[in-house]
Amino acid sequence: MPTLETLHQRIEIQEGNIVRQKVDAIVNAANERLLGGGGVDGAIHQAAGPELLEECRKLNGCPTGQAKITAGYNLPAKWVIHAVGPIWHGGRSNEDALLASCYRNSLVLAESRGIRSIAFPCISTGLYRFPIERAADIALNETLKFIEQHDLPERINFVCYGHDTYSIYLDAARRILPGFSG
Ligand code: AR6
Repeated sequence: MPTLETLHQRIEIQEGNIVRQKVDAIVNAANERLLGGGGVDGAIHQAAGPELLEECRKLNGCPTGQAKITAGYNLPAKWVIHAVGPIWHGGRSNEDALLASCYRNSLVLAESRGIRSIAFPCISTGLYRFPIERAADIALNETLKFIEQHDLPERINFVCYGHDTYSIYLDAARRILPGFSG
């Protein structure tokens, strides 16, 4: 069983732009069509270049709560894992479980490809309006559950776009991982 300290060392919370992350895989907060969009999805497609959309067209979409993988093309990351988060409808439409399943399925996919480092955005918390505090708890709890049982990915970065989101994630991490420092 890994110690709490080893688990802390595998998780990092950062403020920044996910497209610049030098990791093996970045996760995209996509929609079911997987054909691009606004927010982080738009930024990733713009930075990766048109070949990403070409590959995405061949995937035939992706159901909410699941994830599919493509190459990263012009991104520093070798892979993009496209996860489809739930649209927030007030919390009684299975949103929590669907968001948890996005994180779990992205990590399962990463592990199956031997991916050692992965960066997540705050899936569903923009256009899809999922409350950020609640989403941060789900992201961290689900990731912790996974890395307790699996050696890969070795490093998981949560990339927060803006200082408010960063503070919320840091508070959540200190609550969920006692002694977490950053
Ligand atoms: N790097 C990191 N985080 C970012 C970046 C970036 N470059 N840009 C935005 N964020 P959103 P959703 C944050 O709306 O809520 C798209 O149109 C943003 O501040 O990108 O899952 C898709 O095609 C927020 O915290 O994704 C779907 O249709 C988080 O990323 C829909 O939006 C997620 O915001 C998905 O909505």
